Amino acid sequence: MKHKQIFLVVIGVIFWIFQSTGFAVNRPNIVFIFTDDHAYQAIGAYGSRINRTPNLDQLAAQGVRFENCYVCNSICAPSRAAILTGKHSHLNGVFTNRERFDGTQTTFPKLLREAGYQTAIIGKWHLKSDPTGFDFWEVLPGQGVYYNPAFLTPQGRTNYTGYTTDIITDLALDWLRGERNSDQPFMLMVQHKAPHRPWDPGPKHLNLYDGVSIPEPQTLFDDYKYRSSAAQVQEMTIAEHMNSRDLKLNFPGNLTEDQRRLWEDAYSDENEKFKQARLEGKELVRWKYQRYIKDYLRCIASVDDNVGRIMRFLEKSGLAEDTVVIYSSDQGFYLGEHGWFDKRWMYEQSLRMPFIVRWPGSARSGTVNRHLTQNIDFAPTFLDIAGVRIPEEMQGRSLLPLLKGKNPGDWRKSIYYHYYEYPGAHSVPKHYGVRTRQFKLIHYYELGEWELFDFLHDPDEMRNVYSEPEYQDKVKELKSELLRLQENYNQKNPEASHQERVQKLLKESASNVGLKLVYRMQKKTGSDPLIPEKQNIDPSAKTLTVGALCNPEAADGVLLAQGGESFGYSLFLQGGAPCFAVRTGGEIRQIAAGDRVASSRRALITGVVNSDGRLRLYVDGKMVASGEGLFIERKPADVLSIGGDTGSLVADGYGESNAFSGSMSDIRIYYGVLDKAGMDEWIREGK
Ligand SMILES: [Ca+2]
Repeated sequence: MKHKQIFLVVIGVIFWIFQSTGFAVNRPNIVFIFTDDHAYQAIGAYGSRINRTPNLDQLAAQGVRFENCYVCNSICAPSRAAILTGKHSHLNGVFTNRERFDGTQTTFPKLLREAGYQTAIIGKWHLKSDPTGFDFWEVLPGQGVYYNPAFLTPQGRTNYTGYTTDIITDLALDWLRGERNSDQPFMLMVQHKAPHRPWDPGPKHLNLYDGVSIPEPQTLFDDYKYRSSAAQVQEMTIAEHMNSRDLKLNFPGNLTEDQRRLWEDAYSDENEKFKQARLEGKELVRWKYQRYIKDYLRCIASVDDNVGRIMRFLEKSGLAEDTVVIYSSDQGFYLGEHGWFDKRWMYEQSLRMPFIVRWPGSARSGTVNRHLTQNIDFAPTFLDIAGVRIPEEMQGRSLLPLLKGKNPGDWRKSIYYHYYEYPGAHSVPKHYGVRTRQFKLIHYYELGEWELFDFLHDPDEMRNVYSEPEYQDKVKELKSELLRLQENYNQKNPEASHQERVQKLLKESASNVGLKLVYRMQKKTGSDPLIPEKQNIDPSAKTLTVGALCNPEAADGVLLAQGGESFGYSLFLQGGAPCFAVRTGGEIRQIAAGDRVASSRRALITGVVNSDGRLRLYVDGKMVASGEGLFIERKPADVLSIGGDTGSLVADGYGESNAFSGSMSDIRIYYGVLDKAGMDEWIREGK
């Protein structure tokens, strides 16, 4: 008994000596400052042409700035889950913003806490389940708001008045001053909502950039001409997809009277001028870009100020020398590049993440690291910094050797990417891909399309060279690298979700027999609309593919239509552009291709009504438009007509005289979704 007591005392004394002497030096504190949607293009140290970030620049000057750090799935919650677990989405279970994070998983905060760190998270969490692995947490519910936010804690909800970026920093500093146990090393995550949509600036920065014109990106008016159809069907353009709240034509609904007065002072004059100016075309896009980018940068000015506040506190309190400070954001963002805002794509601006590490005495200050790194590396790095063993299951690799200026010979030569949130906001198709230092190969597997970019000749990713003969060896090499990565990261059937969904669609559709050709006409003769004698086509509650090979001689005309102003579908040309419309209960959805079809050549024009609630339009098997659709709920009264819409009209785009002029052949209607291979065969058979 006595021996045991002495033993415990000795252990206690050794522990005390450790803690009060060399312990803190070996186990530094970690402050991880993390923002939402902060693009590298808007950080001075990363070469910003559009703003200044003195505090972040100073952090970079005193630390290591990672130049090639990439997200594994460019959207908020999935990136956060990958960072916590060190694993790709298919293993951590957060594929999109819709899943709930399983907090029983192994995460770096849990392991640090078990190893004796005091752990805290303050700010945006966005993973639906309660945070686990933290001694202290106070997080925004869901996406959170910019003004007068509520916060969740284990004890319940608290409301604050003020600007959220400032409040998160206040709470972090309060924790550092009060809650923190000075006997333990700590790991504090300071996670901002800023600069996420809708980009509401703080009171201090509402007038920053007034009277200034921010430079436009070179690709603001990208026409996606030399890209896959994916880039053409997204819904994230500054031109068309920003709402009045984004553009501050409407203000936040929860401002105090004082805050509201500041907003009116800042925006009302300009809004009045805008209403009177009636801008159109490129001028309107330019106005929207200025409006968007200034608010985005105003949010960042506040982030930068608050990074400065934390750094000054660490200096003053004597913690700075023993504290690793990390700055990053959940992914990149489009600041008008390709005409866009938002993220999701494997293209550079949303793929790249800012990642800066300041660690006095250990990381080589003022250096830039160009190794290929990824957000799955963060967890192993944090553990390694703390001297905690990295579990086998983590897929990332510790960046510690890179921080120390080493150049490991076996460092990765490529990174893996996979985006899943489709159908979803902004309509970016699912894709996976591989990036090396010079090349990027992307597979839009639901579209059956590939893209290859060569950064040496095309840093802005404007030209897909996948089909060019001189790149065929490279395509082969990168495809096998992609397979290797999928195997290596244990993603056994990368298109499983897609296959499952297609099967589900086919099962759900009333036909229940997969693809079925229900109507075919080899050739249409004469110039008048034709009503086939024998037909028994019921498009109700089905997935449907309709189309025809045609060579139009006029810009307007209906290829085929069934139904009228209550129920039905219609495939037609308007101003030379293929269009597709469906109706149910009088409600209409209509999509149109951006480009005209040439009258000098034959084209296969097909429309697909899909049970995922979307409409799609294809020319020669290539998707040219997609949009929200609807199911045709009942069999229309009007029968199928070829080369015109007779009787009651399905679409708004034409009147009574809507006959198609030109030649038409191989007109088909399928129950089910015809894939690209099927459309290719259709074209071949029609020749
Ligand atoms: Ca984000």
